[in-house]
Amino acid sequence: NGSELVEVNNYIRANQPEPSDEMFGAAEGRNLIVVTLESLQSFTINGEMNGKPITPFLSELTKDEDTIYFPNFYHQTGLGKTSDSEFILENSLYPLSGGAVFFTHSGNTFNSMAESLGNSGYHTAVQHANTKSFWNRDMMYESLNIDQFLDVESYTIGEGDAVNWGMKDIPFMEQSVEQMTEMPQPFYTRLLTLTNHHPFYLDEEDKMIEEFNSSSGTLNRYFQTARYLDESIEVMFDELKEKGLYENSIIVMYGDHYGISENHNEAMAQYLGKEITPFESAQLQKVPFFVHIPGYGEGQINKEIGGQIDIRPTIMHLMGLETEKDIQFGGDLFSEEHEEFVVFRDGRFITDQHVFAGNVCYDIETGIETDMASCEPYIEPALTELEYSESIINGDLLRFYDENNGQLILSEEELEKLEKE
Ligand code: GP9
Ligand code: MN
Repeated sequence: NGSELVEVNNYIRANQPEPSDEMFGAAEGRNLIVVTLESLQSFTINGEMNGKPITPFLSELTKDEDTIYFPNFYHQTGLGKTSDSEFILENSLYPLSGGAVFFTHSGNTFNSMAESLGNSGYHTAVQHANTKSFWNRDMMYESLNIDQFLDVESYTIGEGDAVNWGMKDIPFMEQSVEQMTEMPQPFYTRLLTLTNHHPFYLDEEDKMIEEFNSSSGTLNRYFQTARYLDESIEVMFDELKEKGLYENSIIVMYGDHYGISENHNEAMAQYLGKEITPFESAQLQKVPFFVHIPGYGEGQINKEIGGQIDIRPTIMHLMGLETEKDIQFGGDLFSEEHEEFVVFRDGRFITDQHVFAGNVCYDIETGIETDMASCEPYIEPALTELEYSESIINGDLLRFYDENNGQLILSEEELEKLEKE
């Protein structure tokens, strides 16, 4: 019931970091382009395969003066995979422990980033060359207040333009940027890529680097599809420039979840040259997070430890939108008050000094097992975060919250009951 929200709301109000003065509004009024880098893990950034870069464009971008790159950023998805990442990004809530929220709670009330940007005059869209009902997106996007869903029907898939799960990322990017030229501005659009998806199949002519040589065909092929995805991002940048959309946009890119599961640990160990302990497994949940602001000029590698839950407040503040009244679990990564505490959907967590995984507490610098007492104080808070978020979703509690004035909308009986407590 609504009174549960009182407790959650108090918790959230007590934990919201103030936006950074320097970054607040840095991209105000611009078009916002968010790209989901399918299955891209951070080890591919600045990584090599037989002497060739896996992600030459993105790796170069980490050093770019208009880019802030976050190397210590983790995904927090569960069974809902890509859709969970979309859910986290839009709402700064954790996904569910069982099943995809996109399927189980698509009728809920949410206070999405799309809704907030929509309320401040933005046209909101998602571009993805897959059938619209996949992950129940068509239903969920209505609850998230996304104005326009350009699904597979909106794309022309010519001869040789499809592989693996569907349309290849390069033609997808070309057509997506073309579609953007038709959108009312300013717009907020999210592009979901597809080629770098398990089982990572690619046509011969699109293979730009060699396969790996482990016993896992999955991992061997992954490098090539990741390389192809990287190329498609370069194509997107070029097209945006060509179409005159680049200068007045901000481009945000994030990896949605791992591509290589623990079933391939032996092959991963061969590539990384070290054993995959539970500590290493947790570190492999790092996904790239890029914020690219043309003309910004003060790009840097930002080592702040964060997760997908932080995307919403970070972007909203860049866009000049306050989030202080919102029900959200993440914090602005640019804020001095941002807390380095990342909770995975399965209960593992990362702090500024430790990694808690496989019920072992590791030192984050050395990966060596340390005293459990160092992780102990965070075990309860990690569970609390997940539980509070879960109660919001299961109880559809945002029905009872008015984010415009930060007031709870409770019935008289509920208020009376609270007063008695
Ligand atoms: C499908 C794409 C991939 O539309 O988002 O989904 P995933 O299997 O990664 O969740
Ligand atoms: Mn995915």
